[in-house]
Amino acid sequence: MNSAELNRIATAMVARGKGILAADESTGTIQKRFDGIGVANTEDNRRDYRELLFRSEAAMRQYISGVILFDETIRQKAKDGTRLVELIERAGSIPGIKVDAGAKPLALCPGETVTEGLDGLGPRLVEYRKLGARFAKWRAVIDIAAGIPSATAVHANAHALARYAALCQEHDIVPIVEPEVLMDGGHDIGRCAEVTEFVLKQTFEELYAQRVMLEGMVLKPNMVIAGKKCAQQGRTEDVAERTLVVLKRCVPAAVPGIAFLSGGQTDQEATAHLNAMVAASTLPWALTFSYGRALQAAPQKAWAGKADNTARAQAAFAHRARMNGLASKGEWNAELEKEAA
Ligand code: 5MM
Repeated sequence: MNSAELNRIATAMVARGKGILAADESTGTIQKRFDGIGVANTEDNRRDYRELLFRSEAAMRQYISGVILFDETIRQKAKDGTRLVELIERAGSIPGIKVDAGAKPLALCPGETVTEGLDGLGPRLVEYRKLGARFAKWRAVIDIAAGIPSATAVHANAHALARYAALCQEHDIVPIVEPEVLMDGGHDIGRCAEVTEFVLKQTFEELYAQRVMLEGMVLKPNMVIAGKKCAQQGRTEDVAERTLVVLKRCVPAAVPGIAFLSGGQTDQEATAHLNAMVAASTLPWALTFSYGRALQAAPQKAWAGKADNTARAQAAFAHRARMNGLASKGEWNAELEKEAA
């Protein structure tokens, strides 16, 4: 394990003013996104869409430190035959890869899942590194509902995350550790705080048990936020304050950075929450974004599967990338959103 290199990459992934583009939708998830814009889920359409993002060179260069890819994409070539990985590298960004095999039902825990994919992961990491990946991602999914999450499910997921992270580091790949507490339910912000704290404590305990070098990883957590169906939604300051309280309790200062997922927040909410946290106080780690939907909803809508819309889609992507880049420095404000109009 090359500790210095792992730390260098992890630090570059959370470089000031930059964040991560999560473009690792599995075929089923991109189907849902394409259904929303009336686009057929073909390999060519997936390629064309992702190519337009990675060819948004100025935005990529200024605001996107790394891109999380799906297995298909890391092997794909652009229309002119250039590897998509090469487009990312040319823009000064770091290619990464999603290596989990998805959340599967957890035995004896009705309604809960455990993320699978550890079998054969070592050799897969060797191949992904040859293909250009310098970091990886594994997402654990924790749902909040009546009687769940159970300690059993949280422990199983934390253990798998830590085993994955150790394997990544052994193969000189920086692990993004993503324990996502979903915001789908009707729970309030206090319940999200309680569950997120428990999940993060368990995750860092397991990372320690598996000997993971904290300096060579990036944490990708949810924000502490009320469930979408909860009548009482917190103010931006509440989300920022409660998220920081939980993170300070759980995340050692040795971790170089925390890159949030957006989890179903609107584009502007995800930006405003990040900005409020960074502006609030001096923190031991860099805070930034690793957004999927909150970076891509606007360009997807603008593109709608038509080549003629490429420039509009790239402009929409550049705008969200810039807004989040500013938020990661605490320099965003709502007035700036009007510039896109
Ligand atoms: C981009 O979506 C990622 C892949 O999801 P599936 O494995 O379900 O296809 C997802 O893991 C994503 O990276 C995170 O959830 C963050 O994305 P959001 O949209 O929550 O910012």
